[in-house]
Amino acid sequence: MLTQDQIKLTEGQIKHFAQKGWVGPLDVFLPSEFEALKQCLETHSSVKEVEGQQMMTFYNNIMNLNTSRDLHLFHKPIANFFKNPKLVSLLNQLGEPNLLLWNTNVFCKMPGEGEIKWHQVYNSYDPSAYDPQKPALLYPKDENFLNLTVWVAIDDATIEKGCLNFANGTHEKKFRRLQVSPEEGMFAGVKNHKMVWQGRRQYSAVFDFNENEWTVEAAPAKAGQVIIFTERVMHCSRGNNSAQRRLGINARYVRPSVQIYPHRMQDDFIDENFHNIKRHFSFLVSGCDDYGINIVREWNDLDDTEVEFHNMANLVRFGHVKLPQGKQQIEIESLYQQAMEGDCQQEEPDPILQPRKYIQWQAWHQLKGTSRPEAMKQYSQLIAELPPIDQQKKLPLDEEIKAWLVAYVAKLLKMESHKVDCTLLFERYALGSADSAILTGELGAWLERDLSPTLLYNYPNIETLAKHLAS
Ligand SMILES: O=C(O)CCC(=O)C(=O)O
Repeated sequence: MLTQDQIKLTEGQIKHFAQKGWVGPLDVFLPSEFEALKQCLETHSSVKEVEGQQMMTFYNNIMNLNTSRDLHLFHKPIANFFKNPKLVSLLNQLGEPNLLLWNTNVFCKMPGEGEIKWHQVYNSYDPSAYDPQKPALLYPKDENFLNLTVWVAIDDATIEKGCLNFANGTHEKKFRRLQVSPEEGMFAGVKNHKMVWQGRRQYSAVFDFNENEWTVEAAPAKAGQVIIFTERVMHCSRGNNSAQRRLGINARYVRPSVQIYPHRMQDDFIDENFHNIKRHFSFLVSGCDDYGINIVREWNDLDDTEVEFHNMANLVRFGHVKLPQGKQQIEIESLYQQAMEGDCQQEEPDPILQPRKYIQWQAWHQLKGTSRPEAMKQYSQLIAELPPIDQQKKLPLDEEIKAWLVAYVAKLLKMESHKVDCTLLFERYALGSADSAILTGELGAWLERDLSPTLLYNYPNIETLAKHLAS
């Protein structure tokens, strides 16, 4: 572990970086520094099932959308981690005295999730990327710039779990990007990333790159360890073939001479991933900024009422409080809408055709004239009074889920439990679609989780369903 006065890369490490384009894994952080980061990501996320695949979802409270991107703009433990002087000192030693921290991204690979294909980062952000009018970065023409990425393993990233791989020396060369369909794109294998990155775009990209022509090196890392790489080096991560999650987060740093989201200067705040970057800002983490071409701040511009409101909304979003049913739930939802959007501008829904929507609309409409800060305060007060959900309550093991399913099927089919065959397909038990839907609903209620209606279709017997849910 490096201490404050031992923050020195060895000559070998500096050479490794110069020759291969990356260095690591490095032990930089104290366990307490890393725990703060990990805890923040665990608390402000939830796991959902989408199309039969578990997916970790995050929310950006500055951009107000579900995304794994730029969570450091709201969450201090994430920002502090990537501003940490020990880490920044390492980046300085690799050749950059002046650095802006402009972007972070969480990469989650749940068990069974696929690869992130080979890519270089620096031409993923310039005008040659997706929309020439909306480059994320505009590099100065006359500089041999060096942009840096720090990647941190939140869980152990082994080869089996899909750690990073680098093609050594590729940072000396620029590879061509090819336009492909979203299903073939570089992030297609990882659900949360595909959704964020792909957004509403019609196409994606891969690189014209043959790994057999290069020396490829896998870079496993233990939880808390750091890998630093230049944005020019080709890298990828293979699929997660283990039964455990592999979580990582990266941060990207540029020189202050690089313009970040230049299109915002024309009051265009929607970036090429359809994220609203109006409140985006960068941190000057070292040296000076002689250019003044970026929005650089010490911290975000939210006031205390807004911060409290967003924290309370996250408790709801990530299932940390037990929501009431009925009228009080609708009151909470309408206060949220008033706080986020102000007075209701929606058209009145048909009370017969859309009764629930109509009641919601009415409740929101009744708040007309309530200021957004006032709605935020009322919302925060209501959420603060809700009972917390015990986060320590672990998901039952597969044996427990299996026992529940056996008992359920036995009762439904009026047979003895020991005669229920856990490997037999549900359809062989003649469970109709209504029975399956009720089973899924009751199972979800028991597990206190939302389950996909296609669950029994994707995991067609007790054995596989129990294993899947327990993982
Ligand atoms: O975490 C991963 O699997 C990929 C990370 C990556 O591609 C990046 O940090 O640029």
